[in-house]
Amino acid sequence: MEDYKNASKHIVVLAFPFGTHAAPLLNIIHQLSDACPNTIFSFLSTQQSNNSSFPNKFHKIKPFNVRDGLPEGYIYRGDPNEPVEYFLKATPGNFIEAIGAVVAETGKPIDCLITDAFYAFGGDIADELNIPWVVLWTAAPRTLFVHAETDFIRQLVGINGSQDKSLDFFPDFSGIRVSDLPGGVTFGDLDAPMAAMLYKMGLELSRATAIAANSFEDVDNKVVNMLKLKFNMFLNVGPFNLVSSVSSFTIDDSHCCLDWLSKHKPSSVVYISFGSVATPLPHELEALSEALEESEFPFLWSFKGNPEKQLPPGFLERTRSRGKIVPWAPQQKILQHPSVGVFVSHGGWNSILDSIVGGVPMIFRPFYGDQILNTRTVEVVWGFGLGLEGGTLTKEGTKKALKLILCSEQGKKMREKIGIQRERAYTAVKPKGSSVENFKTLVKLVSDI
Ligand SMILES: *[C@@H]1O[C@H](CO)[C@@H](O)[C@H](O)[C@H]1NC(C)=O
Ligand SMILES: *[C@@H]1O[C@H](CO)[C@@H](O)[C@H](O)[C@H]1NC(C)=O
Ligand SMILES: CC(=O)N[C@H]1CO[C@H](CO)[C@@H](O)[C@@H]1O
Repeated sequence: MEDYKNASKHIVVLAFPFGTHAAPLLNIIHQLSDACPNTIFSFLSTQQSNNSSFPNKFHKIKPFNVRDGLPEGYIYRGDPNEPVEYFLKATPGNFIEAIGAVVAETGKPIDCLITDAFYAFGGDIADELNIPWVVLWTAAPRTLFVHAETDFIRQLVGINGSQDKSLDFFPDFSGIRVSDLPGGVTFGDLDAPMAAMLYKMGLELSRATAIAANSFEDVDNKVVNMLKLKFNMFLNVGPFNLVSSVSSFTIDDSHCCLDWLSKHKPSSVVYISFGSVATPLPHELEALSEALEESEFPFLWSFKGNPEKQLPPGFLERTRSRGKIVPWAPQQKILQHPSVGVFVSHGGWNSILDSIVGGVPMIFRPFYGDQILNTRTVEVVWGFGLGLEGGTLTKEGTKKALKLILCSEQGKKMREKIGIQRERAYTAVKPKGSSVENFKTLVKLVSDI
């Protein structure tokens, strides 16, 4: 507790312990910790998330556990929503308890609350303590916008209205349809725990002192400008894959992906990863395998599960000379490797940022949440990727998309377009770049309290 005694300020951080949420939050806390010398951070998350996000000991960032809300003896049965729903039921009580424990244990009152944007209750806790509430939004600006405008969208398109209707009543949304929205905005179960949380978030975020986002000003300019008008302070401080202190972690390339990539021609390899949560259905895995086999492109597949059991018999042997399947891959580094020509992805925001920074066009198989909106935005607004017909992996659809990106003039155009975004991302993080200046604003806000 010496560290707490010596610190002049104490900031409490509330993480969302699922998907890729805690890591970017920890990332920005790192950057803040480097920039605010006399400040100590208490990082509150579940034990499981804390275990995986704290590979090292950080001097001025201390992990604390919150209850995960799982019933005694709970056994995971394969539905990723289940632990999330138990956890949400335990909020905000688990966090309020943990904050009390942190203050009691450290003897240090709290000067500022930083939370994942999902936690609308952060506003109430901050008000009660009379301290600023700063949030981190980890997904795309456009997703935040549709959650912040949910009531307005519902008024104009109705609940369960036509799926084909365009959202052209917003600038730069003419290619976006109702069916591209996350479930729970205008259709699906509006009262599901995640949907209810996001709806509440959209209503409450205008109370936040500042919203920091893992994006850059020019990635989606018109939407970013609307968010700036809507919120007190909307600060793009990313992309974190360029600004983070990641270089201080050693890159885990235990499966030698980078060496393997170096043996291939520029822009020739198909890289495949569907993120940490979802897996395509068995018939889709089969279709993708067949497409890879028949189209004969070299591929690197980051595969969650058991490839021997889940992929077609003989596939591994037949493709061994030009395919590599690994349980884990250093994605950022892979996408920055010149050999990678296309990224087959679920369309999560972190993956899109990795692809932008690498300048690699994308093919999408989105699953849920913001992934469909991201897919559609990349495909029709930004033009550097392709959705699949029917939204799922078929052999012919995948072959066609791979060929288009790797072998056609249109694919070359996509590479040029994502190259422009790539330049913008690098410009944003240069000295005096927009993300660097926005970060200074955030540091000043946190230091001046
Ligand atoms: C976290 O790590 C501790 C100590 O290494 C271990 O006892 C515990 O089971 C882990 N918890 C989870 C949920 O992974
Ligand atoms: C919308 O459709 C869902 C089923 O997808 C149904 O549960 C819900 O009651 C409907 N809501 C309205 C307002 O029609
Ligand atoms: C409070 C707590 O359990 N913290 C743990 C978080 O994870 C790291 C790494 O496993 C442990 O060392 C901490 O004890």
